Amino acid sequence: MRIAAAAGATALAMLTFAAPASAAARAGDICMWSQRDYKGASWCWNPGNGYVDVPPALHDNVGSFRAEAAGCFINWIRPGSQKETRVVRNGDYRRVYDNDFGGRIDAVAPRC
Ligand SMILES: [Ca+2]
Repeated sequence: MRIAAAAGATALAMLTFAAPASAAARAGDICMWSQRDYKGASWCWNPGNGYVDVPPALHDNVGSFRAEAAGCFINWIRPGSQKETRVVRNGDYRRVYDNDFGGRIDAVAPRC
């Protein structure tokens, strides 16, 4: 799993994660932020990573996301057995997601 910190001159440089890489979405990634409008702590996932639990700062706490890959957002109702999912398509984005599934997300996977 990769935890991305912001690069460049954006306000995203003020992040809570200490990690390499860029918060700017690379082609093929799904990136999510802890706050609305693509701000706050950020993290990007790539389908090649397979199933990944989202980092603690984003657990049940995704304020916005941008997808340049298809994937599946997962909320575990009973961990390991019962889950609620949202299909994500390449090109999907939500500037405000904390009032929706972003407030429940636990993990990302290549498919639902
Ligand atoms: Ca959850």
